[in-house]
Amino acid sequence: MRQASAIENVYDYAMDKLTILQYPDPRLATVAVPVERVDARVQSLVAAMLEVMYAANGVGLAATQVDVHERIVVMDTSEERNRPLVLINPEIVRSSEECKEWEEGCLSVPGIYDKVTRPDQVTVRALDAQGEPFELEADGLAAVCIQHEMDHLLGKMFVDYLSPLKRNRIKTKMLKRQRQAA
Ligand code: K1U
Ligand code: ZN
Repeated sequence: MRQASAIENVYDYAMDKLTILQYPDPRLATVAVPVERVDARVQSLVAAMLEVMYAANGVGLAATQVDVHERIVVMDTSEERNRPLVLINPEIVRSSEECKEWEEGCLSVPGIYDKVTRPDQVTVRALDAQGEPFELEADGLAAVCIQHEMDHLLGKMFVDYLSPLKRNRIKTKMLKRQRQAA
């Protein structure tokens, strides 16, 4: 009985069943809950999220973006795209005072990029895909990506850092695109 439900859950998270929510879908504003246990269900979700992220040429993906509201992030900021990083229940334990402006993008707002200012370096504490705790010091794109993905887990998008005028323009453009695609 237990085994059967685990297999069903693995199937539930197959890559082709996960779609990336598009802004301004209200589900992107959901606050994610902590993962209670890193088990086969979570591991199958992580594997499917990595596949979705690589297929979309993204450097990160938060579970929120695939409509799963648990604190799970996958990333790969390596040039070779061969260094997957899994952050379960991530917490930022240190942020630098120095901030930097980066041009950010988002798989939930495709083709739109704008500048966001964030701390230049962060230290994040999380569980890995085996449920083991670790800490990571990040800077550059990795630091930006960690903060961008952790915002997703709080229901926050990079467009929320922009002016209401810019955000409304982006919203209108996205809704128009979605109407045309329907
Ligand atoms: O959360 C997401 O939608 C993924 C997002 C992560 C991110 C990239 C860059 C800055 C902040 C957050 C993306 O992967 S956007 C698309 C992308 O592939 C990319 C953008 C900039 C540099 C490298 C890649
Ligand atoms: Zn994003």
